[in-house]
Amino acid sequence: MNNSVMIEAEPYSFEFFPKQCALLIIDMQRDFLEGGGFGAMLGNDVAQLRRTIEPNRTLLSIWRAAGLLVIHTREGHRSDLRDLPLSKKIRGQSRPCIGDVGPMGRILVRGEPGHDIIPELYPLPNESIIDKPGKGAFYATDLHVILQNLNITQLIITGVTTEVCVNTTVREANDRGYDCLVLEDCVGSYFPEFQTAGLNMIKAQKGIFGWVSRSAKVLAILG
Ligand code: TIU
Repeated sequence: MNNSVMIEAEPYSFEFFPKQCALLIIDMQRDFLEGGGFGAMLGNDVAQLRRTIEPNRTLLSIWRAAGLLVIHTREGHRSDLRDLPLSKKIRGQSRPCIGDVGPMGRILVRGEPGHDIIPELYPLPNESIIDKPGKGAFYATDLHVILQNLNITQLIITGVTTEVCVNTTVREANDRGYDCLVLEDCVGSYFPEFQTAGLNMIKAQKGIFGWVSRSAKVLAILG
């Protein structure tokens, strides 16, 4: 699979080079997706995110079977919170907040149960996990170095949430020269209107940040 294949997408077809493409799964963590996690505690409807689990699971299994690169990210902080800006800790005035003890351990702290990836999409030992302190997967991480060393130039991006960590990562990737394809059934927002707007912002202006498609279009090629 060194040649390219066209994937049907908006605003126009995406030229997919499988060997130069990584599947980047953003923050499919228990704290965001499970009832009783950080997201639910803030009053969010986790069902809006949970609908992405099954399409991601199917895509991941086909992607793995094709022998292609998978990278997972997790948002979270050191247990001493020295990488947590005070502004992020206190914003929203929620009690408890990041670093405090919640129902699934300390909220968004590395090593705690709620910080980990949901069992349905659990990484295999050979799949890199990027632990990121911010919303974007490139900020304060070694993601760019890893992708460059593996000659990756394209990213198929899935995960949560569409307008926060997915959009921030797509924008960071653009500025570093990557082509990004976002799969709308595999990304989710707690807010339906932000799901729509977040995807529109990517594909507007003839793909100002990249392309939008659905997992079925990728499976049609790999499956
Ligand atoms: N992963 C991610 O999007 N982190 C967030 O904090 N998202 C929210 O929508 N809050």
